[in-house]
Amino acid sequence: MRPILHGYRYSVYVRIARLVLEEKGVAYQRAEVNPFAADVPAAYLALHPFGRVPALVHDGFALYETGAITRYIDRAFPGPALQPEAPRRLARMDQIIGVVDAYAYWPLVRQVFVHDVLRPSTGANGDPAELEQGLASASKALDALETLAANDRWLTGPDLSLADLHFGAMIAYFAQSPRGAALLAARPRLAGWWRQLARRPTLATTDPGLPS
Ligand SMILES: N[C@@H](CCC(=O)N[C@@H](CS)C(=O)NCC(=O)O)C(=O)O
Repeated sequence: MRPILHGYRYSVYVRIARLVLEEKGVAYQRAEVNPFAADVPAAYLALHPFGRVPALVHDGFALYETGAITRYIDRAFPGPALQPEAPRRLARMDQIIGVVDAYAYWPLVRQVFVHDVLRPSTGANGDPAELEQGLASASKALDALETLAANDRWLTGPDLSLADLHFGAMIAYFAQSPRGAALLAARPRLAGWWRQLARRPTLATTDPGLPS
């Protein structure tokens, strides 16, 4: 049976899972659920007690937390391996994903993208204080990731890994902010990495656009 990915089309974390499914060539179904809605269905909360997205169901096996979902997809399905075998490369991949979740997601997406791009695109005002705070925290996170990135084609070496897709889904939103793009351009390793990643067909396939 095809796995079913439950999630909200504009969610960064849903896009990470979609990127992994697409890069592996896995056929899957999607079930739309908006975690920001006042009435998240009880059936969804039974899948994800914290009411976040995504959740994956595969042949009766239900899983939430994006890092667990992407590692499961990589191990359970054929297709190119997205986790390096070498222990140190794998540790670096896990470290980058951890840093991205803990220190990059909030400033890059929830502060810079939301207040510089998303809100203005809907005619609402972004909060300048949130934007400034997000840019400052984003700089620190980008500095750390510039240091951790391998001096190679992808973040953990010569082969694409889960770290590229995890961080890439966030940069795809962040780089739409002109000030975010400028911070990225000032970090040569990350800037070159993003230029390559942005060209992959899976980035276009999974692009949710902006809410209309
Ligand atoms: N730790 C979760 C985080 C997922 C997450 O925060 N998803 C966001 C959408 S990008 C969400 O569901 N937000 C709803 C909310 O904050 O109430 C994971 O890795 O899956």
